[in-house]
Amino acid sequence: MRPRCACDRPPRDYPERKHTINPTPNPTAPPPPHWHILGAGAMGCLWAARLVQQGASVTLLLRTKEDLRHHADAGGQITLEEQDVLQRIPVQAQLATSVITPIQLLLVTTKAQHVETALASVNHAIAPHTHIVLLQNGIKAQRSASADFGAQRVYCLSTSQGAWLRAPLHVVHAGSGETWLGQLGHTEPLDATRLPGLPISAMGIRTDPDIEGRLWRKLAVNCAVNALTVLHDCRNGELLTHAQARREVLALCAEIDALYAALPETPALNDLVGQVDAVLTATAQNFSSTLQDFRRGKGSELAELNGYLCELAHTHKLDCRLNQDVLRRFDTLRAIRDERKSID
Ligand code: KPL
Repeated sequence: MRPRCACDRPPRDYPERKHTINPTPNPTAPPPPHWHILGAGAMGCLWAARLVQQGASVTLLLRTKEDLRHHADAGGQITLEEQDVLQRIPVQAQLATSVITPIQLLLVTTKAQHVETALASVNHAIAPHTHIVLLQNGIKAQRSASADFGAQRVYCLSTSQGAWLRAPLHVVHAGSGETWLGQLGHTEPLDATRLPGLPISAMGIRTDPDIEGRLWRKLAVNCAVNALTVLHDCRNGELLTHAQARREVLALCAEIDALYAALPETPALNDLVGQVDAVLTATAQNFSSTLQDFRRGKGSELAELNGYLCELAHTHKLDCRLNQDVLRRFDTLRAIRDERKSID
């Protein structure tokens, strides 16, 4: 039997904690930092909640009128669920295309494949002083935004915080983790005061002068794990214990390792199998983000993961047949899923 996705769980009764806002704001105090967030998925909602808790004001930039309706139906609040306690956190929202004031602080939490379109939808409100913070898997979108907007004002986050959406604007914080912040091509210490209101301690944020290396290494792990969890329809931990899946993990790791050793832009990987196993052990009960997206009928990030690695491999005429093979098998499964959906 297919394991139940955590997102299928029925609602329960929870204790509630109200998020209180200072009732008597000091009129002489500087206004709180104002963050705009593109992408109201699990990560967008979690970060919006944390930013408000940190004293910032937040506007969610939504894509469709239906998204706006969800925001109105939710009373203009995000529900943050942590250890069975619910908190309701007020946030503003508007259509991304209707922002008129120049954005000061922009956090992009869309899936990697949507970053370019999302940024294009607010391009008219991005000013020379706008700081753009990206939180995605992979490194392709971050490289391309850094090239387009200038690496000095683009920041990249890499996080192992776990979150999923129970319903629109209702996020479950599933596990604390660490979060790293840095800029591509900038190895000098980062001045985090340029990003006021960032929830440094609540999100375990630390700066990494080599965020590029970190994103490449995480990409290698995601290339070895995410597609296979869909092909085997399994929790992360089952890639350690299921014999056929295990053989595929090891073979894929060997190919990724060889690619990283040969490609000019990638760092050497020190024991990829060890890193993959550590992630699979730590997240054994979780469903990968790619499997969650697949089960919800959403688009996949694989073109930004194994697909990007294959793009680089082709440019340098390197063998990437196992990565191509998982992409091909994934496409077949997706076509079957979509056909079933159209029959239902
Ligand atoms: O980052 C992940 C993801 O799900 O995208 C892994 C490493 C697979 C952990 O679930």
